[in-house]
Amino acid sequence: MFPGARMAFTRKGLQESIRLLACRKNRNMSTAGKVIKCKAAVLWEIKKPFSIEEVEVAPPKAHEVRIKVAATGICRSDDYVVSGNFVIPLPVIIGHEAAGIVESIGEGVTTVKPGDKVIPLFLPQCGKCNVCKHPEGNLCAKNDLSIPRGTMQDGTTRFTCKGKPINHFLSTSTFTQYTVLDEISVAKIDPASPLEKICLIGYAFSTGYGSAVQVAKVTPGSTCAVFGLGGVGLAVVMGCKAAGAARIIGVDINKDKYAKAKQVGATECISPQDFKKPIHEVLKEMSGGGVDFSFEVIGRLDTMVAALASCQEAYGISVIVGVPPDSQNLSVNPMLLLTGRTWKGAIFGGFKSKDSVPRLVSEFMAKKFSLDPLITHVLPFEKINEAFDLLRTGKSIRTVLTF
Ligand code: PAD
Ligand code: ZN
Repeated sequence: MFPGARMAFTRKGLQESIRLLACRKNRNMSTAGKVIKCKAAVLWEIKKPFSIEEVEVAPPKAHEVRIKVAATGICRSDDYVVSGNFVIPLPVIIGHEAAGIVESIGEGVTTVKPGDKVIPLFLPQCGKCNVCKHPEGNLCAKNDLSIPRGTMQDGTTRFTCKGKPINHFLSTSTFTQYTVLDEISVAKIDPASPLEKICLIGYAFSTGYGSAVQVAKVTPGSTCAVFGLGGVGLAVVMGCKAAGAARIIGVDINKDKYAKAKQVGATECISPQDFKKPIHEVLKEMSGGGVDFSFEVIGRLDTMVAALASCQEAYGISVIVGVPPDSQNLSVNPMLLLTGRTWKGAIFGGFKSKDSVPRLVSEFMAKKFSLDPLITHVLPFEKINEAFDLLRTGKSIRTVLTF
């Protein structure tokens, strides 16, 4: 090719790029400030499948952000809503573990702009409440978890379907092509990050990983026991490994879980059903008096007590990660604590969301951890009911729906 032709080719390419950029800008301009009609999975009633509907998504008001969702994970907490164990206002668009791209912003928004890659935050970080100002707490007072309202912070919804207002879920609502978030419920992330993977940082991964590195503060050379090797338990194992634990003992009644647990860092795996003695005594013997750190990642009262009893009596730390059954109380012998154990629990791995999510994405990009072992299925959004069947039958660890 002679030089003139190359120049013409380059100029043409440049002109085409400018045209495409202008188109993209116009597209944004054409939807900004307007209602967007798109597909969403609406839950009209509990114990019923989702129905894919055309919904109207209103533009963001002041301090709000409208995003195009690119990928969303399916979580057991979503299924708790469908089964009626987690009671929230209906009809609703649920889903809370996602990643997307900002489509438009409301007045006064300063931390994100159109085109930014973002992760919705099911736990907001307002930066102003007592919890946000405390160096340790992360359950921001503006959360929609303790008493679910099903709305934006201003008490209204941005979704309509067939003329009816549709509720929001955990300040996120990600089973939809577009959603609206309060600015305190969205974090800007690395523009190079793969959205279909890092969506897990919005919930399951951070919950497990943070329980080890942030809540328990696992120390190098320590011995850890992780009760429950589902998706969240595997992320706890990853956190223990990243913190430098020397031994990580996985505890699960399902031996099919062991291979993956070992792949992400468990040094041995045991089943309580293989022993005549209670599992805490087995763990005490294995560790010469009790493990340094234990984690309950199942959500059962008996295993919460077993995990506590299996950590060292004078300095062991036990963390509750599993969500306990609704309105049930535990009975424990206070001697378990009087001798010096610490018993803790945390939502979202103790991480302050808006501060920590971008940092965790950067750590993922720097290959500090991998999310691949947690993602067993990727399906198109329309197959959402199939994805929930995979979760209910225990065939998936994490299914990611893509749009
Ligand atoms: P999962 O159902 O995939 O994994 C649970 C694991 O526990 C499975 O591998 C079971 O085989 C195993 N198991 C069940 N019963 C026993 C038993 N008696 N002894 C030993 N092992 C057993 O769940 P998951 O990993 O998605 O979630 C685990 C819990 O974490 C669950 O309660 C979920 O609601 C909770 C959770 N908490 C937060 C938070 O912020 N604290 C966030 C996300 C999930
Ligand atoms: Zn706050």
